[in-house]
Amino acid sequence: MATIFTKIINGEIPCYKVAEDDNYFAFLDINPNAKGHTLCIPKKETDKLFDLDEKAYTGLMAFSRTVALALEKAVPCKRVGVAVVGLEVPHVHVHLIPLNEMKEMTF
Ligand code: D5M
Repeated sequence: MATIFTKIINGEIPCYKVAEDDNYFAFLDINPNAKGHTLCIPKKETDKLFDLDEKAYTGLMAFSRTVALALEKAVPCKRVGVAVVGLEVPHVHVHLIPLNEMKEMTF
């Protein structure tokens, strides 16, 4: 069965899209830790970060960096925090969280 994130990519579930290319997709987290909390995901459904092959892994990191640099400009913050958690949705996602205080980054 498709993950909720695959359904978002396919347009079956609405989201606020932040960025997209051929292989990756970024959208706002529905339950944000901070304003601008964004999730970056591979379009190819994969459960865990280290299940990705080398190319998909480096591609996801490069895409996440591009989105994070744009977020730093768009959302006032001390820095963009980065986390890979995956307890809720079994489709690898990089959390990008514009932070001013560490306590904002809780899961
Ligand atoms: O947490 C999964 C993250 O995914 C959590 O921060 C909420 C977010 N989420 C879940 N469903 C949606 C939808 N439909 N849109 C946007 N964001 C969503 P983790 O513990 O990392 O697996």
